[in-house]
Amino acid sequence: MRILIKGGTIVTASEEFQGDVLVEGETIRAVGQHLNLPADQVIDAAGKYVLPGGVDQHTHFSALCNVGDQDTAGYETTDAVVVGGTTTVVDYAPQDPKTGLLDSIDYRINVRAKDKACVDFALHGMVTEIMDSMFDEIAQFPEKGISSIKIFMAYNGSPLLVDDGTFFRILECSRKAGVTVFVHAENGEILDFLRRQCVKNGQTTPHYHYVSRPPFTEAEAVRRAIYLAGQTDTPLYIAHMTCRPALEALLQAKGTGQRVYGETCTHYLTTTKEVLDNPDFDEAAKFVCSPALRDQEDCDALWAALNSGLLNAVVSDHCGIDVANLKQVGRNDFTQIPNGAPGAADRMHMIWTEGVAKGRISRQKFVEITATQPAKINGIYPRKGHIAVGCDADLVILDPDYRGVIHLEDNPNGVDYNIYEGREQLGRVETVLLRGRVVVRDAQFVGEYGQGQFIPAKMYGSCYENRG
Ligand code: DUC
Ligand code: ZN
Ligand code: ZN
Repeated sequence: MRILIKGGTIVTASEEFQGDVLVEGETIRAVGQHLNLPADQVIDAAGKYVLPGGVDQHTHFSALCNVGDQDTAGYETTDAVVVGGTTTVVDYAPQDPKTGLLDSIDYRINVRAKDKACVDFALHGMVTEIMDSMFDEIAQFPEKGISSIKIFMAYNGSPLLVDDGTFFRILECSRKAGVTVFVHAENGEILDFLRRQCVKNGQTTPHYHYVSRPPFTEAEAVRRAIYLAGQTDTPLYIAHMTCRPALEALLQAKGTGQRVYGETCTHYLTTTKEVLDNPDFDEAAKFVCSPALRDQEDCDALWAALNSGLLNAVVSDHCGIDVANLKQVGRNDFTQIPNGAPGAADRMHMIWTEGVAKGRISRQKFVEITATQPAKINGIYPRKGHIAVGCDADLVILDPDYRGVIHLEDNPNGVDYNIYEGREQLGRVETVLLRGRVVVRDAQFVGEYGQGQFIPAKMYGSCYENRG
């Protein structure tokens, strides 16, 4: 099957030009101007942008959310993600209970995602229970195609917390295997104290979620993580950065030449903490995520950090946690609300709307932070995240003239809310190809459940290459 996409404006992270893309089978065969090559199907992209399919390197599908034994929404809900223009996710593979890293990864590929995933997926290992065996397991990541591991410096009192000694050992063995270490950087001990103090004082509404997670707790952990990673010379990737003091720490470390990188999330760029003040518990609880939402000045600093290259990617940190069900556990005590919100289906539209259409970032920057850099960081580039001969034909055709409003019912995400409900949408993903197949037409899913494949990553992702 050959598909010719004609007359669009092709945008990559480094250039933009009017041209055509020829797709054959699963791969891009030609990119150029006036390609008059035979094709089974021609898609007219005049007046539209042709972009690499989005790569969301931070999602949590089908992951235990620490409330009973219930999972977050599963891979069958990634139909909404591909409708939103993301064709690959790098999903977290937390350890299943009493299970090692590698078995949890296998189970995710062979059971959790099988016959369900609508997007291609790579995986990050994720420590959720410290085991002696995990250091040897990291050494085996290259055979499995896993190029990264995430650890938590927060969540004291839960098995998620990784103490500094274990963190140090993980840094050491990750560097030997070419694995990039991702860190959830918040000072768990101070958070634990502040949260307990709120509850003791009867301060139990979601408003106290952000009161008890002040920016300095994030900045301190970022500084400590950077310092420890510097001792082992391991590239460090800081997940979901939110605020100015944390960005300052990243900037200083980069200035010394240390290999440190960071991402932020759609919601930290577009939504401020006042949503947590809503007296309606359900409305406020939707926005309980960690780190907490911040001020407008922090949002502005995050946009600036994307433009300067200080931050490398925008991710969704998608967690499919129903508000009518799982979030209710914290109705009388915000500390019990499971952290996280859905957003993988809206990341591309929200960043295009608030970033490109409103003049905060260029189109090339958009491609860089939503697709190309995430693919490079995770060792799946140039197969993913780029438009060139030989790349997977993961392509998005976006109509910049669309004007609308985001509604959950227009692209149901498998969760009972959308944190961007009612927000303005400028531009829309109309058509999506996943490895050469049209899976979204007229902004509707026309693909198949199970079309998504596991994409093994190469070790020594881009965080190993660059210094400073
Ligand atoms: N960290 C994440 O990365 N996602 C959800 C909650 C959390 O603490
Ligand atoms: Zn985290
Ligand atoms: Zn996350």
